[in-house]
Amino acid sequence: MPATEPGKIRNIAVVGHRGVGKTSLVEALLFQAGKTNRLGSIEQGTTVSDWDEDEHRRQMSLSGTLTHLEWQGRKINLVDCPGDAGFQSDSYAALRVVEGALVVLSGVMGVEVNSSRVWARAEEYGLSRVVFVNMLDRERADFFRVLEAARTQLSDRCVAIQIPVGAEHELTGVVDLLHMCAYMDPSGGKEGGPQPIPEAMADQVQEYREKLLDAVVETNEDLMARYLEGEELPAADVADALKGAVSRDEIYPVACGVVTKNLGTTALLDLLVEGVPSPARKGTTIEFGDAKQAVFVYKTIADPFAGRISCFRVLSGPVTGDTTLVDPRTHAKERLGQILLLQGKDNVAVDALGVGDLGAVAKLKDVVTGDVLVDHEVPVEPPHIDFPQPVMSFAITPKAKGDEEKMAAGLRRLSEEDPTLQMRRDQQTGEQLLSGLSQMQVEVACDRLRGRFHVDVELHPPRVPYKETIRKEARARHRYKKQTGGRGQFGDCEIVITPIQNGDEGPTYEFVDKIVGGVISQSYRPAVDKGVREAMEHGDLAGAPVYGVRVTLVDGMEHTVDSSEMAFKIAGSLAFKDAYQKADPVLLEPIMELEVTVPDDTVGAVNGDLNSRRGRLHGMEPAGGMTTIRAEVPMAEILTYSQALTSMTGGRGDYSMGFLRYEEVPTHVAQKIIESTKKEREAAKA
Ligand SMILES: Nc1nc2c(ncn2[C@@H]2O[C@H](COP(=O)(O)OP(=O)(O)OP(=O)(O)O)[C@@H](O)[C@H]2O)c(=O)[nH]1
Ligand SMILES: [Mg+2]
Repeated sequence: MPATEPGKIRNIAVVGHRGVGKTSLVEALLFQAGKTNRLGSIEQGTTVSDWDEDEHRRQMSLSGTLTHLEWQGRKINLVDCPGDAGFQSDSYAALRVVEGALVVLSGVMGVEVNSSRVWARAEEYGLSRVVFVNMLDRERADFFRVLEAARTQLSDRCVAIQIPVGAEHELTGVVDLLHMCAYMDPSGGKEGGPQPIPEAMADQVQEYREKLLDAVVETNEDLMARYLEGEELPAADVADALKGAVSRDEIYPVACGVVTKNLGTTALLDLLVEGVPSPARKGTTIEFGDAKQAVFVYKTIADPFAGRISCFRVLSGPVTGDTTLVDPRTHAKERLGQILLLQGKDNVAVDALGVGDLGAVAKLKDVVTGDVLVDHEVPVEPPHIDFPQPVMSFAITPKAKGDEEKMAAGLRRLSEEDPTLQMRRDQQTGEQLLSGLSQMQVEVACDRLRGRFHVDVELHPPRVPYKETIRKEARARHRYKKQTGGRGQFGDCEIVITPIQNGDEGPTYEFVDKIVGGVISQSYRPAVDKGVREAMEHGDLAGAPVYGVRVTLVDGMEHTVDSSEMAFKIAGSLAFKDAYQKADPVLLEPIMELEVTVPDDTVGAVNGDLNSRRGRLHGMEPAGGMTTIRAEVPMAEILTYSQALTSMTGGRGDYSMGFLRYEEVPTHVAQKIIESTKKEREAAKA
């Protein structure tokens, strides 16, 4: 099979909020295009793109899945992306390798948090966008309300290219305003051919067709002139102008349907072919120098059987199974081997893959997500994909002693697959931490450790990374002296400690040497610094590291025979401990910025709960039956928020959070923390 020409490819990432029907939409498109012979469903776990066992169990997508189909002689590559906040990285990776984003909205909920997020990322990458308003058969669904929401919240260049026939459970079809025809409810079967528009809709169709034509001709002078002269514009000319406008980001067409009934798929497939630019027309901004063959790896799958699978876009080519490329990051040569077209979990080998196409290979040696491979070493800057930083951490331990190495190896593989899943050992608490964007993401990782790597693990809330600092200046002198027989020890220093900042910004430590007249030799002064730093690793309040202190060495004394670096280090350390107690030390805690989206009828309960967690509310925005609450909450109070939110909202709430700053712990709370760490320390000593 020869490689598909770039002009005949459409690369599209299907993105949007959690549960708006993206996977069902891809399923319907594959079915309508004849790639599959039945319409699979989420409920039965029979869709092409949610094929993984964990996806079936949770009835949601957990990773970006590549599928493809042919329509009107074009190859459409669709990447079905997960909508959950914990799995955003796959949307961001997919958006980096496509020309178009198909942004799916729920006809009930309208523009939700994650839809705005992916929209912004598509904007950043300059991607063409098509909006699809789904679930129009549901109660309280309203295409026109959602269209307005898209126009105000996403872009005022959103314009309807289809409108529904009827509404909610009486929805019976979709009108295609470009080709001026209708498609009627196929109730899950194959959608039939175009039909006449129901007469009763004539006025409404006229109104929206004019809005569409106004928007399109606005972007094309020739068409504008003909339109103003009253010419009936041929659909092909409008389609061509539309494609130009969509590829230049001047128009975002809004389509609609009910994908679980397969309604609206013909008009949408036509729109994707006619509206979204091909790689030949728009192309990628990823650099590959003058390489004749080059690919960009946008995703890695850790498959326990096939090993590592690298999904890529061909930047320059074609590439074949014999192609050997070099990774400028490692300078290693990599032979591609069998080139695969992915269709959910299935794959077929192909001889070659052309420029702009998406495919995969298995078992590259050292390639990671984000690498550009080229035929000869050219200095290319790999495209940086800005992945979100993890917002929550869990302490993770294997259930069986001795499984630590196996657990670490599995986690390494999983974080290759998902760069927002990170593991590290907390220096301060000694715990092995697994961090991610949501509790769900971390729990799925644990399921995969069990399923794919055969390690059972336990998660615990992590310890909060408290810090300590001082509020005022203090001075202390310490003489460390042991002079009984033989060579003794002598170090004497006086220091002043001064607060330099309030937590995490600016310098966290400074050492200033103000010794005059050489009362301590130059060679011993760094030892004082070292001793102070050691003492600062565990503050006296709760054993947390001390930040934000300037230490000035002002005076001291040395002994010609007995002084040593060791003695000055100890003196420095003890002088710091003395000064610290006098400097009004305080405990600091991390404060998180929280965004919770919950059904309107649960707002009272959720706000009350946030209050009891020492939260400070910053704002509330209601939209389409849901309210987004913004608040600041101490990390210590929100470690196990997920369960609470699920029980308050019956599983309909969503939240995301990020680190904001360190703040002083209120006295009554600090007292409890200090007492409990004191007890722990005593218990450890006993
Ligand atoms: N009534 C109705 N239900 C739909 C429609 N589309 C999807 N659903 C249902 O909505 C639920 C979510 O559908 P999915 O296709 O998994 O949605 P998704 O956007 O892929 O979800 P994530 O990948 O988890 O973000 C499933 O139960 C579907 O059967 C629709 O047009 N009408
Ligand atoms: Mg999905």
